Amino acid sequence: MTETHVRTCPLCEAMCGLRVTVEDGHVTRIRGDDDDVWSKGYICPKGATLGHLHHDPDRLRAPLVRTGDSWREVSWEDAFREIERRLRPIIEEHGVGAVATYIGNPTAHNFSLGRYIGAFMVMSGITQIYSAGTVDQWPKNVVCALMYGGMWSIPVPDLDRTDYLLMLGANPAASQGSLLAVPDVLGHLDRIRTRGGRVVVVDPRRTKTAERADEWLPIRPGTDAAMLLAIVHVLFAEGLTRPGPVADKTRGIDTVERLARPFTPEAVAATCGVSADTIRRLARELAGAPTAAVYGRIGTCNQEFGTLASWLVEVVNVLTGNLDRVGGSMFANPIAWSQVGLRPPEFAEGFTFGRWTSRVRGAPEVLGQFPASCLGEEIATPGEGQLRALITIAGNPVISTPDPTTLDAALPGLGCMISVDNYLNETTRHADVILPGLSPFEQPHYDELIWSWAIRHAGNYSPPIFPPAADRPAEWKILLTLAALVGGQSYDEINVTELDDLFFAGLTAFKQAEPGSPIADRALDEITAVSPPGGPERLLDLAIRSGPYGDAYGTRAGGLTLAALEAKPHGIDLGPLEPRLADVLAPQMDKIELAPAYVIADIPRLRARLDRHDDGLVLVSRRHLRSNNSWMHNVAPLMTGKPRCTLLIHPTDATRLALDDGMAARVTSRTGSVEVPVEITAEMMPGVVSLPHGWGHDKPGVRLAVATAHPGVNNNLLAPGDRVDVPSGNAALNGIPVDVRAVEP
Ligand SMILES: Nc1nc2c(c(=O)[nH]1)N[C@H]1C(S)=C(S)[C@@H](COP(=O)(O)OP(=O)(O)OC[C@H]3O[C@@H](n4cnc5c(=O)[nH]c(N)nc54)[C@H](O)[C@@H]3O)O[C@H]1N2
Ligand SMILES: Nc1nc2c(c(=O)[nH]1)N[C@H]1C(S)=C(S)[C@@H](COP(=O)(O)OP(=O)(O)OC[C@H]3O[C@@H](n4cnc5c(=O)[nH]c(N)nc54)[C@H](O)[C@@H]3O)O[C@H]1N2
Ligand code: SF4
Ligand SMILES: [Mo]
Repeated sequence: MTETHVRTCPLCEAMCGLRVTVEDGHVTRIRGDDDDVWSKGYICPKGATLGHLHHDPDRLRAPLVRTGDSWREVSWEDAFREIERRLRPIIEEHGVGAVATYIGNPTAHNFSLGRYIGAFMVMSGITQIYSAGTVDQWPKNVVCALMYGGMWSIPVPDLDRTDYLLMLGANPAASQGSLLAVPDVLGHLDRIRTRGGRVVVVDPRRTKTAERADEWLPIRPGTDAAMLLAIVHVLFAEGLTRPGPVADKTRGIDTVERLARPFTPEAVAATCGVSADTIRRLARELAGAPTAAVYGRIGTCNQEFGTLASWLVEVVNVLTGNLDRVGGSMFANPIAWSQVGLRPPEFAEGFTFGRWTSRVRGAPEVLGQFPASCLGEEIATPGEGQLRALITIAGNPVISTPDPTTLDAALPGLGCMISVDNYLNETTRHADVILPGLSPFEQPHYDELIWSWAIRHAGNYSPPIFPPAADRPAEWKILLTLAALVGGQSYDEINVTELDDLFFAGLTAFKQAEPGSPIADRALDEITAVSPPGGPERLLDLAIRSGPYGDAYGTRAGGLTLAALEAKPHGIDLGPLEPRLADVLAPQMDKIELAPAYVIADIPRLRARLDRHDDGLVLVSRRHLRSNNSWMHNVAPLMTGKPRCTLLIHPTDATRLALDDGMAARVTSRTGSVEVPVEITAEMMPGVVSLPHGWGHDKPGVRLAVATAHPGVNNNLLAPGDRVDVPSGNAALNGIPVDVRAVEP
C-alpha cells in the first residue's frame, strides 16, 4: 500500500514542507511539498533522508540501562525505577543542587521537548542548568534582553523587501538560516540582487553564501565588533545617522557617538584586515540604501567579542533607521507565542547578570546559566556543591562544547547520569540510563519557537505519520516523569496527567495575567472544555488561541485555533512582517536602550584588542549542508562523497608550512591537538584555517555504525574552556590560535 503524507521537516529553521511517500510501512521517497505555503517545494539533502533516520537500526527504541560496559534494554517502568533507585540517595544526601541538566539543540526543534523543557526545569527544581545556548546565541540573548527587554526579542532581516543586506558570520548556504527562519535563503539573496539591491558577506571564508553575494569581505576572526564600531564612527562623523521614527523611542544615541569616537576606520583596519576605505564605503552604503539590514550569526556570537558584535549589529540597524521598518530588521509576531518568549518574573524590573557565580571557576551566571565548559569541572572538582548527577536532554556536550576532554573524563565520576536521547553516542555512552524519544515521524510537529524569528507570519502543523509502539511515551511524558522524580515524588506517586494539567493551568494563568490579555476573563474549565485533552497539542492550541490571530477561546470570531491550522495541511500564511516595536519593548522600558551599561563596559577590552598583534594562524568552525551538528553522521546517504572533516587552509599558508593537499596535518592549540587531512583552498583568507564541528565519533562504546566508519576529529579538543565572550559567557569557538604542521608519513 502506498500513501503520501505532508509534513514539516523538523531538522532546521527552514521548516520545509515535505511530501513523504510510505510503502508498506516503509518511507520510500521524500521530496519538497510544492503546495507548502511557506517553503513552496524547497528541500535540502537532509530533509530527503528523514526516512533513513526513521529506519536507522541504531536509533534507540527502548530504554537502555548500563552495567559496566554492557547495556540492556528494559521496560519503561524498569527504567524509571532504576533512575529513582540511583537518584534518590544522591538527592537525599546532597539536595537537588547536586543535580544538573544539559539541554541540547534539538529541544528547539522537537514538538514535545520544546514545550515541556520549561515544566521540567520548574517542577524538578534543578537550578544548575547548562545548555547549547552558551556555545551558540547567548550574546544575542544578552543584547536583546538589555536593548529590547526580552532575551528572545530578536529582530530578523526583512529579506523579502530589503535593498541591502550586510551579513556577518553566517553561512546559510550550509546552515539554511539561524535565528532567521526562511526557506531557500540563497534564493532570497538572488532576488535581493535581481531587484537591484546589494548583498555583502563578511566572513574569513569565501563560503557558498559569499559566492552568491555581490561582495565577499574577509575579516580577521573575532574583530567584527571593531569593524562595526568603526562603521558607527563613520555614520556619526559624516552625519549619516537617521534613526527615523525610532529616534524618539531610543535612549543612549549620544553615548554611542562618544564611544565610537576613538574607533576610526584607520584605528581598526589592521586588526580587522579590512581597509579603512572599505569600512567608510560600507557605512555610506548602509546609510544610503533605501532600506538595509545588518544580520550577524554564529561567527559574530561564538567569538571573543560576541556580545559587542551582536550589540553593534542592532546599533547600526537603529542608527540607519532600519530597525522595525519594512525592508530593515523586523520583529516577527508569530501565530503561536513561544514559551521561551514569556517574560520571566525574576526579570520584571529589568535584567541583571552575575547574581551568583560558579563554584570552581567563579564564572558569573548569565540568564541563569554558566558557560557550558564549566560543566566538566563542576563534576570533577570535589567539595561542597559538587555535581553528582546529570540529566542530558537531546545534547551531545562531549562533542559540542569546549574542552571536551575534561567533561569526557568527569562524566564517569557521576553518581547518576540520565540521557533523554535517541542515540548511544559520545555523551550518552556515559549514562546509566538512556531514555529514547520518538522518531520525528512518530510525533506531531509545529515550530513554536522558530516561527518567532521567521520572515513571514505563517504556520504549519503536521500530524504524525506512524503511530508509536504502544508502550512508547512521548518525550513530554518522559520529562514530566523525570521532573517529578527529581522533585522528590516516588515513581508510584507520579501522575503525569495531573502534572500536565497543573502546567497547563499555570501557563494559562500566566497568559491571563498579561496586560490586555484576550483570554483574561475566561474561566479555566471553560478553556479546558474546548481544548485538546492534554499534552503539547493543548499547549499549542493555547498559544494559538491566545496569540495575536487566535479566537481567544470563542471571543474573537474567525480567529485561529489548532483545529483550524490542522485543516490546512500545507500551512497558512498571514503575510509579511509589520513594524511592532511598541509591542516588543518590555513594559518596564519606555525606550530602546541603545547603550546598555553592562554591554558598553566591555569596550575597554575591545580597545585593548586593537593593541594586540597576533599574526599567527587562527581556527574557525564551519558547517556543511549534509551534517547537523554532531548527530546526523549516522545517516548513510548523507555521508557519501569526499571526506568533509578536513582542515581548510589558504595556499600561501600551505606553502609556508610545506603542506600538500590531502596530506595529514597536526593542529595544536594551548589545550589540545588533532590530526586531520589538509584541503588547500583560496576560499580561506590567509592566516585563518577552518575545521567543521560535530565530528570525532571514534570513541569506544558508541552505537553509530555509519558515523564510526567516518569518525573525523572533534575540533573542540582545540577549544580552551576559559576562552569566552566575557559579558555573555558564550564560548569563543572561533578565532582560536593554533599551530599547524605537516605530519611526516
Ligand atoms: N567548534 C564548534 N562547536 C560548536 C559549534 C560550532 O560552530 N563550532 N556550534 C555550537 C552550536 S550552535 C550548537 S547548537 C551546539 C549543539 O550542541 P548539542 O545540542 O549538545 O549537540 P547536537 O550535536 O545538536 O546533539 C544533539 C543530541 O540530541 C540527540 N537527538 C536528536 N534528535 C533528538 C530528539 O528528537 N530527541 C532526543 N531526546 N534527542 C535527540 C542526538 O542524538 C544528540 O545526542 O554545538 C555547538 N558546538
Ligand atoms: N547543515 C547544517 N545546518 C545547520 C547546522 C548544522 O550543523 N548543519 N546547525 C544549526 C545550528 S545549531 C546553528 S546555531 C546554525 C548556525 O548557522 P550559521 O550562523 O549560518 O553558521 P555557520 O554555517 O557555521 O556559519 C558561520 C560562519 O561564520 C564564519 N566565521 C567564523 N568566525 C567568524 C568571525 O569572527 N567573524 C565573521 N564575520 N565570521 C566568522 C565561518 O567561517 C562561517 O562561515 O546552523 C543550523 N543549521
Ligand atoms: S533545509 Fe533541509 S534540514 Fe532544513 S528544514 Fe529544509 S529539508 Fe529540513
Ligand atoms: Mo546552534
